Amino acid sequence: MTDFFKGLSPVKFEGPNSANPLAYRHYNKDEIVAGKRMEDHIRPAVAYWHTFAWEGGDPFGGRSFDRPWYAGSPMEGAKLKADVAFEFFNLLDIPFFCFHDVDVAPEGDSLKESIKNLRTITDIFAKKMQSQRTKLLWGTANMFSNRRFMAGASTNPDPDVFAYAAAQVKNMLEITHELGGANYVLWGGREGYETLLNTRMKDELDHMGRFLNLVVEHAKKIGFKGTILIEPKPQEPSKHQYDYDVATVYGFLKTYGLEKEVKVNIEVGHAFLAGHSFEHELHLARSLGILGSVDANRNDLQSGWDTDQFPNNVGEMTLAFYEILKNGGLGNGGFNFDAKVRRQSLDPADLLHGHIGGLDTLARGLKAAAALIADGTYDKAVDERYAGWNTPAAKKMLTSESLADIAARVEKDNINPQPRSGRQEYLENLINRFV
Ligand code: XLS
Ligand code: NI
Ligand code: NI
Repeated sequence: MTDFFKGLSPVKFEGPNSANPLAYRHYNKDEIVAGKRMEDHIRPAVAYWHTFAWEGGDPFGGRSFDRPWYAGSPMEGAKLKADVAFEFFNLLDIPFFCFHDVDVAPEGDSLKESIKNLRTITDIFAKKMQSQRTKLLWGTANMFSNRRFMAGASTNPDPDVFAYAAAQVKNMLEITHELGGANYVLWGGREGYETLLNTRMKDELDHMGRFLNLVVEHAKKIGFKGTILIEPKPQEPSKHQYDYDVATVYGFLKTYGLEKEVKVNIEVGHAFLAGHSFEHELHLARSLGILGSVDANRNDLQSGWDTDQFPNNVGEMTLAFYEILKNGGLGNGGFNFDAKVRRQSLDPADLLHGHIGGLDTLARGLKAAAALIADGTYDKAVDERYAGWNTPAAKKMLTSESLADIAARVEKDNINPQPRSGRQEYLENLINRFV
């Protein structure tokens, strides 16, 4: 045991009336909601990067945290960080974590050395995962921080960078597979452009399509049964990213023949940056059959960038869980807390507060959505709005009638549509009854 979390005990469910700030008030992992344990609905994960690797910097100042693993040799630090991380998973009683290759071990002077460092730590993970229940929700390769990736990874004009990125993903995919990871994520941090003046978009998209096909092929070859996920984001750090939003990613997948192979990992803050709501992205993804997993967080509504704060909006999560329950759940996916405490939140306990609040918010959203669906009034209202399409005449327009047939029928039957209320306020109030 390290003494990082000294004095803090495992977080337990104590019910909504508990005043203990280090207890769950709503997240009760074994409680059955809509026929399934709460934990199995949410499948929550700690993000290694925000919780253990991020040092509290912002564009105007560096490190604000003072963690014991910053001192000494980088490999010793990485080992201490791993010990602390697994203690944290136990404290929270959280079933999953996620990491990038560079979050867990220092990069070496060559790919070979980086892999050696990485494997030293992931071997430690593997041992720890035998003796505690923590599992890997997903792994990913960081192909955006190192300066070699400043013009992109698979979309880089330099083929050597494409090659380096391919080698990095091959390794991280294999490690994810060996650790029993449920998914593998690709977030294209710099797969886009800073200025169109130096960019050939078609070439870059073709290279990115080829890259993803190579990844899918390798996943099959090594017997990886998890889901490959793309995480859409419109911009930041790039001015423009090719994986802009769910609709754009679907078009990309279709173009490169991958719509059956790859799903999306939808992040709340990224949806927001794209000018959508979180539920919009979930709804579209489930409609297209590509809803895979979720990065749970929220953005500051005023600052206009990806602030990665912990979720705290039950209404928003209710609409999200409505979409997820309608999707039949997230399957292999889950809720990765791609969220960090603020840079002034210096204490180890702050890491707990962030995750506790996030989990309680998700639990309330899940329960509200389950109740909304069980009640049925809402679904019925939407069904009624589209009920006209159940008539044989309407169905014919979608199957056999031509434009001329339809026009003739409008004249013959004297079709004269009467507008009906969209009932938005009624629906908002109805949903709020369950929030
Ligand atoms: C950054 C992304 C990143 C991915 C993993 O905005 O959300 O954290 O989830 O690379
Ligand atoms: Ni993310
Ligand atoms: Ni993000």
